[in-house]
Amino acid sequence: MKTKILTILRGTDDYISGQEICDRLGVSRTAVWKVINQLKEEGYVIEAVNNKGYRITEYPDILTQSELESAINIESANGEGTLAKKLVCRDIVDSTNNVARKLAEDMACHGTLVVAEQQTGGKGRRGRHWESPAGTGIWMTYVLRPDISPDRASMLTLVAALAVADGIKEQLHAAGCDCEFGIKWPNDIVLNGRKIVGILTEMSATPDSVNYVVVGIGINVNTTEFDDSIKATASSILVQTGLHIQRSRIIASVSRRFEEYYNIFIKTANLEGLIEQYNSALINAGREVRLISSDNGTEHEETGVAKGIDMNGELIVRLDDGTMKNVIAGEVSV
Ligand code: BT5
Repeated sequence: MKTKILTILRGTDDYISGQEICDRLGVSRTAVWKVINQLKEEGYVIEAVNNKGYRITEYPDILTQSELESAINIESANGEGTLAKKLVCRDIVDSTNNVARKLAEDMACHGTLVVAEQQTGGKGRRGRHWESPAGTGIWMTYVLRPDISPDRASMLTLVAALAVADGIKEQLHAAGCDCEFGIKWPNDIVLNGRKIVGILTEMSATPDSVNYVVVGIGINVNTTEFDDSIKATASSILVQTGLHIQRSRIIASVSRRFEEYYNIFIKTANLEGLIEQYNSALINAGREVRLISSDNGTEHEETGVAKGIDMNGELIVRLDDGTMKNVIAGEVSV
């Protein structure tokens, strides 16, 4: 009921009368009044004007079930067209990827989205740590059940990166900001050269079929303090743009884009339908890249100019000696 009332209120910039809410939901005036009071306690600023009704003038930056569901409903025509099909909101978890994996083992459906306010054991790739302080970032994981062969699954990281980049860009543009923002292949999203987003995809599979994939996404939204170990490389949307964007809006935008791009990806199980969009979001394109690979413990370094990705998500690089090289995600850092 709270979600329904919040969805009605956020669906219009105008006042809406208590009576209209009652009629639309078939509930009593007292029930509406109680929910309005609960919302005020949670930090929503709600104007109540005689003969006009209610209007929300300020939203708190919270990740409650009703805040997220109502933001997603508005963004995606009441739950159609979003990859956040079922929401699991938690306060503190070790890692949303771990929670999502457990839920997936218990048969959680495709499109289950786990969101937490804080992670105590946030994970990066190859056992690295991901800083996930309370209240200022988005730490979330989607459970996916794609009917594809396991060797295709790593491309979902690129599909997610494109969805996150476009979802955030949409919110930044709406707030009037046009900044240097994009994907650093394969899985980082950077703003003015600083890492804002990290993505960790994990899979459970048999040799020829995928059981489930979890796609974990960390976004520094309104974070202003960073651990010494990441101060030089990490930043947040707020620090880089001065804009305080509500986390629920970003989650709603990203979930809508992710649904759209996932459906394009799943038709061919490759990136054929998304290459152009991905390459236009790619900040490496046309720029010099350093390829560092290790061969039996010996490090090699090559330099070249990145051209873009191919339909398998590999980065095409023209090396300094003129030869073309396809670089596989996960093997080389750019
Ligand atoms: C990543 O790893 O970038 C993947 C991060 C995925 C995090 C999400 S949060 C929700 C879900 N649940 C999880 O447990 N994980 C996912 P990688 O490319 O390996 O980068 C890790 C490196 O980024 C670290 O070694 C630090 O140098 C740096 N780092 C750590 N925390 C950061 C932060 N909050 N912002 C920017 N950089 C950070």
